Amino acid sequence: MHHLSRFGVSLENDLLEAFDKSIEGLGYENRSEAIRDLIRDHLIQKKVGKGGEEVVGVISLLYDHRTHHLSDVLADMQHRASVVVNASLHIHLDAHNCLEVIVVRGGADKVHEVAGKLIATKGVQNGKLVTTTPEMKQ
Ligand code: NI
Repeated sequence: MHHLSRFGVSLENDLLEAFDKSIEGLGYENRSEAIRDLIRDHLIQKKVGKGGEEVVGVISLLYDHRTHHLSDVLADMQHRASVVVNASLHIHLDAHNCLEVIVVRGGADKVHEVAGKLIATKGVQNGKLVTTTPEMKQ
């Protein structure tokens, strides 16, 4: 089992109040649990910044499907990608807007490169990449 360490943290009252408010309703039993999650996330983000580390990337793309050939261009880029595309999900949000969520796996640098290309594709209105790794369990 993991050995627990305790440490004291000093911070302004209003910062602590804002933090407590932000974690309300998220299912944490106490503040320590929420802080542990923040630290894990921080460590994952640091780790996934490294070049060759194997990471999982979740790429979201918002675009108007009327943009000429954009769906084809995005699909073509996924077929040619230098990472493994595990899944892609297309949601027709309304009459014109589409949300595409693509899950890829590969080296961190490649994942960032592929995501960057997809997000930068002309016609994509908003794109985000969230990276994670399965090696940070505890
Ligand atoms: Ni659509």
